[in-house]
Amino acid sequence: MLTIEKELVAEFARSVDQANHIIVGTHLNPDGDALGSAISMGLFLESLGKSFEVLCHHPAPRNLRFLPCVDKIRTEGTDKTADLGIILDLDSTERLGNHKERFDAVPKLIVVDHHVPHQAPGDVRIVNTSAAATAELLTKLYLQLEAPISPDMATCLYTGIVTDTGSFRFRNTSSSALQAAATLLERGAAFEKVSEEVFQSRQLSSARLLGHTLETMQLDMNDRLAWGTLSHRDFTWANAKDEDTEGFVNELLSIETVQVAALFREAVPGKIRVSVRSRGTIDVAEVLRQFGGGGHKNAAGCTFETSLEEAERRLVSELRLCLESV
Ligand SMILES: [Mn+2]
Repeated sequence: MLTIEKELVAEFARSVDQANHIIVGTHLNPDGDALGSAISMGLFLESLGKSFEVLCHHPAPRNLRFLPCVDKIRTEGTDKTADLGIILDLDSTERLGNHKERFDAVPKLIVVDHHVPHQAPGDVRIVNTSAAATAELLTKLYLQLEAPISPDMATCLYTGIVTDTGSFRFRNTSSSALQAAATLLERGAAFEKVSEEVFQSRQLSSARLLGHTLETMQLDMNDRLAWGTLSHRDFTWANAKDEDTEGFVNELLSIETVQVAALFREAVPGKIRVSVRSRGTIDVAEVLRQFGGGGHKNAAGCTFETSLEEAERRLVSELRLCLESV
């Protein structure tokens, strides 16, 4: 399993020990790693008897509401003064949404993350881009701190690892991630429940929208590039929300010839959210950075405030260029 520098672990412990009120935050549109990591940190701080809040701009999406202690996640903060902030699974305070200002105001900020450094905020940075998930880093952090990992914490952390690795299928799956997952099973992670809730509980509206996405997808570059567009009308037709499109882009990438896949969604009129996935060494995070987005080499996203057609036109031409060079 990966190791966190002793100095950083000690600094983390010291910071938590000295803090009177701690705010824990994660990114907007939270995924399994964001929520699993944030809840685990809440449970860790609770076990120490600390005063804390766990904050997220958006509430947990439907398929993650099964997480133990998910009610610890608050979309509204208190007005208590915090003297320590801990942000998990993000490397830019922008992505804290409504809570940005509160985190910008803390005298000390700790970052635990596995994304490629972007804005690089924070006074104590436990950042490792070779970690498969922030939850993997936290598992190691709790072990190095010799903190007890309860079955609920284990379930949350396991969810983070299993979602960020796509059930141990994506490239970021490593022996360290598998070892962390094994340790979490030993600590009582409810892995069957996680599999069922996360991967086997698609809503009917989502299934219909997936069918529509696959039927209307476009292909180019000898079928190496695939993309789908979902207009606001499509969402209304299927009675679906943006969170119902979770995993669609991976379905496009699962086609044998496809090397880069993108999904454009207009769940909210005038706001186009895009997810892009790639295989192997093709770096799509680099491409999306031009549009103010980011993420990982093989999994990235961005948002356009244009028409769906304009977003499609601008990004698809860059993705063509990206594929031309490989
Ligand atoms: Mn993550």
